[in-house]
Amino acid sequence: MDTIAAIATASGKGGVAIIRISGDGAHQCLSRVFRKQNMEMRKMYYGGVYDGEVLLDKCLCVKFDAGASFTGEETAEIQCHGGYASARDILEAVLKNGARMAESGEFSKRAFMNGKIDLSQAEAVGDIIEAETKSASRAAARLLSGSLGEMISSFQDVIKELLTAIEAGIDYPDEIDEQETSETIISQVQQMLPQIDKLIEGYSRGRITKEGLKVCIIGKPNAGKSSLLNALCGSDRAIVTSIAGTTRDTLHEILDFSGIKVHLFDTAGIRESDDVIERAGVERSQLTLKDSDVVLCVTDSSEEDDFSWIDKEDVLDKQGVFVFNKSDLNLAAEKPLPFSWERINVSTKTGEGIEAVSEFIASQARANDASDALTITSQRHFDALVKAKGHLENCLELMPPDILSIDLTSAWTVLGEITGQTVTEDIVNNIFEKFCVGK
Ligand SMILES: Nc1nc2c(ncn2[C@@H]2O[C@H](COP(=O)(O)OP(=O)(O)OP(=O)(O)O)[C@@H](O)[C@H]2O)c(=O)[nH]1
Ligand SMILES: [Mg+2]
Repeated sequence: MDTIAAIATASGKGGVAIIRISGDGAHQCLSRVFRKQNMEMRKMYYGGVYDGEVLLDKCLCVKFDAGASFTGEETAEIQCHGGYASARDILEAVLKNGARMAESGEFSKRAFMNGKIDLSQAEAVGDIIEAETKSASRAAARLLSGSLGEMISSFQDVIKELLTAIEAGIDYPDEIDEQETSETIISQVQQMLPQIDKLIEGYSRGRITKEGLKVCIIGKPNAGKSSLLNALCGSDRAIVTSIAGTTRDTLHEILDFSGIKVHLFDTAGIRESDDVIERAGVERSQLTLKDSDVVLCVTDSSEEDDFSWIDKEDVLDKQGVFVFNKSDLNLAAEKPLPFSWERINVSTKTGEGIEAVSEFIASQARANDASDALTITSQRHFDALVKAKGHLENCLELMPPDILSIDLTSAWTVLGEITGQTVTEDIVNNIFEKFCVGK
């Protein structure tokens, strides 16, 4: 493989910056800019890095041989002083001495191509870099350890054994009983399916851990939705006025609740309107509601509200709470609640109940924290598992083994998409393109 190089650390001022070099000429390339003789592998050496005779920086340098590097190739790293110009200067010297600029994610892609990590681990590298909360980072670290790949490979091994048994039956029809083979297939598939189901079911939590819990504040105009957003954020994020229909666009704030990322959305109050802008706002409210995981349904305690503005269908699969706001005012007649969510009395004016709403969101965040168990967090893995499940379920009927082999082969192939064993080049490129340069 040709030799690639990039700055692996974030740009800007910092303690150190790292320039990474990988490929067949990595060591030679390093030796041209860093002239230490007889460097041992995996040992740091201190000295000057030069462009010709010009000293660029005093650095720490290390070499890895192909067997012991991240990419699985000959690798070298230069740690220079963190500062954009110095790192850039050194990179340019490296590029003049036999390396070319790496593409996005090319180091990780090479690690995958060289079998150092499977595709699910490579994706976890991306996830851990993107992680903004403790839980997201821990869930990614678990995937980085390779445990998902191991589990998927164990399913594939079982399927491969079944396929081998089917082939043996075709080669030796007199010695191997077809019915027995089919029964073995059914019993093995029955053992695998609950484990696959568990991974599939965990995805909604995994997705929330990685991407964040979507919490939508919804209600009639003037109920106090924006005031609630402001109280939860602890800042005057949204405009609050006594005019019904103040909020038109959906507002989005990101908060951290119990180590989980929470997307908090304030929406336009839902009502019939002749105003084109307000109608567009209400449409957005409804879309935001449909796409959310948790709903804060705000109502003005001092006003009548029969909740006819909310469509039950939109919230059936969600968790939520009724926020009876303006508890500092005189209460209107008791309102019958349309579904069995809890009710919290709140006054954004006095602060009553805000803590309870926060605690409700935090409890929902904790319930979706998937960082303590092996959980899939990627739509790509979810889709592959759902397909594999479908193929395996087709094998539960007692049929001749050669017919079962069609679905078993398909299940083996789609499972291989998770580890990258059977994935197309396009998908691989697509995954690594999203990485940053230097990773
Ligand atoms: N007394 C009292 N007034 C409140 C409370 N919360 C909000 N208000 C007032 O209610 C009015 C509407 O508040 P907003 O937060 O703008 O309500 P909204 O639901 O976002 O309204 P739209 O954006 O128009 O849909 C403002 O005049 C607020 O000051 C409360 O707890 N008590
Ligand atoms: Mg508002």
